[in-house]
Amino acid sequence: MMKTMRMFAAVPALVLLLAACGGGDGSSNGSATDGIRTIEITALDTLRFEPASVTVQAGETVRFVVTNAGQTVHDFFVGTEEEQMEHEREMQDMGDMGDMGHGDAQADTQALTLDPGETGELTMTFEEPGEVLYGCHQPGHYAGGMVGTITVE
Ligand SMILES: [Cu+2]
Repeated sequence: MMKTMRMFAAVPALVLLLAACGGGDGSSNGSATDGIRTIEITALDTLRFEPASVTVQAGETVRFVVTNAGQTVHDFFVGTEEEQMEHEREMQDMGDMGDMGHGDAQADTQALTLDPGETGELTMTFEEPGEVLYGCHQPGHYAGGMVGTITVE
Protein backbone atom coordinates (compact mmCIF):
# COMPACT_ATOMS: atom_id res chain seq x y z
CA MET A 1 0.00 0.00 0.00
CA MET A 2 1.25 3.47 -0.87
CA LYS A 3 0.05 4.79 2.41
CA THR A 4 2.07 2.31 4.39
CA MET A 5 5.24 3.07 2.48
CA ARG A 6 4.77 6.77 2.97
CA MET A 7 4.38 6.33 6.71
CA PHE A 8 7.43 4.18 6.96
CA ALA A 9 9.49 6.83 5.22
CA ALA A 10 8.09 9.49 7.52
CA VAL A 11 9.25 7.89 10.72
CA PRO A 12 12.96 8.81 10.52
CA ALA A 13 11.99 12.32 9.46
CA LEU A 14 9.83 12.93 12.50
CA VAL A 15 12.59 14.42 14.59
CA LEU A 16 13.48 16.84 11.83
CA LEU A 17 9.87 17.80 11.39
CA LEU A 18 9.47 18.47 15.08
CA ALA A 19 12.60 20.57 15.10
CA ALA A 20 11.64 22.49 12.01
CA CYS A 21 7.97 23.13 12.60
CA GLY A 22 8.00 23.98 16.26
CA GLY A 23 4.33 23.14 16.62
CA GLY A 24 2.74 25.64 14.30
CA ASP A 25 0.50 23.09 12.69
CA GLY A 26 -1.55 21.69 15.47
CA SER A 27 -4.10 20.02 13.31
CA SER A 28 -1.72 17.45 11.88
CA ASN A 29 0.58 16.76 14.78
CA GLY A 30 -0.28 13.17 15.02
CA SER A 31 1.75 10.37 13.80
CA ALA A 32 -0.75 8.68 16.10
CA THR A 33 -3.58 9.63 13.80
CA ASP A 34 -1.76 9.06 10.54
CA GLY A 35 -2.86 5.52 10.03
CA ILE A 36 -0.28 3.66 12.07
CA ARG A 37 -2.11 1.15 14.19
CA THR A 38 -1.07 1.14 17.82
CA ILE A 39 -0.79 -2.18 19.62
CA GLU A 40 -0.52 -1.93 23.38
CA ILE A 41 1.37 -4.66 25.18
CA THR A 42 2.02 -5.04 28.88
CA ALA A 43 5.04 -6.84 30.34
CA LEU A 44 4.38 -8.61 33.60
CA ASP A 45 6.54 -10.05 36.37
CA THR A 46 4.79 -13.37 35.87
CA LEU A 47 7.07 -13.60 32.79
CA ARG A 48 4.22 -13.01 30.43
CA PHE A 49 3.27 -10.44 27.85
CA GLU A 50 -0.35 -9.35 27.73
CA PRO A 51 -1.59 -10.06 25.13
CA ALA A 52 0.57 -13.03 24.24
CA SER A 53 -0.28 -12.88 20.56
CA VAL A 54 -1.14 -10.22 18.02
CA THR A 55 -1.97 -10.25 14.32
CA VAL A 56 -0.76 -7.74 11.73
CA GLN A 57 -1.13 -7.50 7.97
CA ALA A 58 1.84 -8.02 5.67
CA GLY A 59 3.19 -4.60 4.74
CA GLU A 60 1.44 -2.95 7.66
CA THR A 61 3.31 -0.52 9.87
CA VAL A 62 2.37 -0.84 13.52
CA ARG A 63 3.46 0.97 16.63
CA PHE A 64 3.99 -1.18 19.69
CA VAL A 65 3.42 0.71 22.90
CA VAL A 66 4.88 -1.49 25.59
CA THR A 67 4.39 -0.86 29.29
CA ASN A 68 6.34 -2.62 31.98
CA ALA A 69 3.75 -3.18 34.69
CA GLY A 70 6.17 -5.17 36.84
CA GLN A 71 8.72 -4.44 39.52
CA THR A 72 11.73 -5.61 37.51
CA VAL A 73 13.29 -4.68 34.17
CA HIS A 74 11.79 -6.30 31.09
CA ASP A 75 12.78 -6.29 27.42
CA PHE A 76 10.66 -6.25 24.32
CA PHE A 77 12.75 -7.74 21.54
CA VAL A 78 11.12 -8.37 18.17
CA GLY A 79 12.56 -11.01 15.88
CA THR A 80 12.19 -14.44 14.42
CA GLU A 81 12.64 -17.45 16.65
CA GLU A 82 16.17 -17.72 15.31
CA GLU A 83 16.90 -14.11 16.20
CA GLN A 84 15.41 -14.64 19.63
CA MET A 85 17.75 -17.55 20.29
CA GLU A 86 20.70 -15.57 19.00
CA HIS A 87 19.81 -12.59 21.16
CA GLU A 88 19.37 -14.87 24.15
CA ARG A 89 22.90 -16.18 23.65
CA GLU A 90 24.28 -12.66 23.28
CA MET A 91 22.64 -11.56 26.48
CA GLN A 92 24.06 -14.55 28.32
CA ASP A 93 27.51 -13.90 26.92
CA MET A 94 27.37 -10.36 28.16
CA GLY A 95 26.72 -11.60 31.66
CA ASP A 96 27.07 -8.88 34.24
CA MET A 97 27.07 -6.10 31.71
CA GLY A 98 23.37 -6.69 31.75
CA ASP A 99 20.78 -4.52 30.20
CA MET A 100 22.97 -1.70 28.97
CA GLY A 101 24.90 -4.02 26.74
CA HIS A 102 22.77 -4.30 23.61
CA GLY A 103 25.72 -3.73 21.35
CA ASP A 104 24.41 -4.31 17.88
CA ALA A 105 22.63 -1.69 15.86
CA GLN A 106 19.97 -4.16 14.85
CA ALA A 107 18.79 -4.49 18.40
CA ASP A 108 18.29 -0.75 18.69
CA THR A 109 15.52 -0.79 16.13
CA GLN A 110 13.98 -4.03 17.29
CA ALA A 111 14.18 -3.82 21.03
CA LEU A 112 13.08 -1.89 24.06
CA THR A 113 14.45 -2.23 27.56
CA LEU A 114 11.95 -0.97 30.09
CA ASP A 115 12.40 -0.09 33.72
CA PRO A 116 9.51 -0.82 36.11
CA GLY A 117 6.60 1.42 35.18
CA GLU A 118 8.24 2.63 31.98
CA THR A 119 6.47 2.72 28.62
CA GLY A 120 8.34 2.54 25.33
CA GLU A 121 7.39 2.63 21.66
CA LEU A 122 8.65 0.66 18.71
CA THR A 123 7.36 1.29 15.18
CA MET A 124 7.91 -1.51 12.73
CA THR A 125 6.75 -2.74 9.34
CA PHE A 126 6.25 -6.43 8.73
CA GLU A 127 6.73 -7.11 5.05
CA GLU A 128 6.31 -10.83 4.74
CA PRO A 129 3.64 -13.18 5.98
CA GLY A 130 4.83 -15.48 8.68
CA GLU A 131 5.46 -15.57 12.37
CA VAL A 132 7.61 -13.22 14.39
CA LEU A 133 8.13 -13.28 18.13
CA TYR A 134 8.52 -10.70 20.85
CA GLY A 135 10.60 -11.87 23.75
CA CYS A 136 12.11 -10.64 26.98
CA HIS A 137 15.77 -11.47 27.42
CA GLN A 138 16.36 -10.50 30.99
CA PRO A 139 18.04 -13.47 32.68
CA GLY A 140 15.68 -16.43 32.76
CA HIS A 141 12.69 -14.61 31.34
CA TYR A 142 12.72 -15.98 27.80
CA ALA A 143 13.35 -19.48 29.08
CA GLY A 144 10.53 -18.87 31.53
CA GLY A 145 8.12 -18.32 28.69
CA MET A 146 8.22 -14.54 28.37
CA VAL A 147 7.55 -14.54 24.65
CA GLY A 148 4.63 -13.59 22.44
CA THR A 149 3.70 -14.23 18.83
CA ILE A 150 3.12 -11.78 16.00
CA THR A 151 1.25 -13.46 13.18
CA VAL A 152 1.80 -11.62 9.89
CA GLU A 153 -1.04 -12.40 7.52
CU1 LIG B 1 11.02 -10.01 31.35
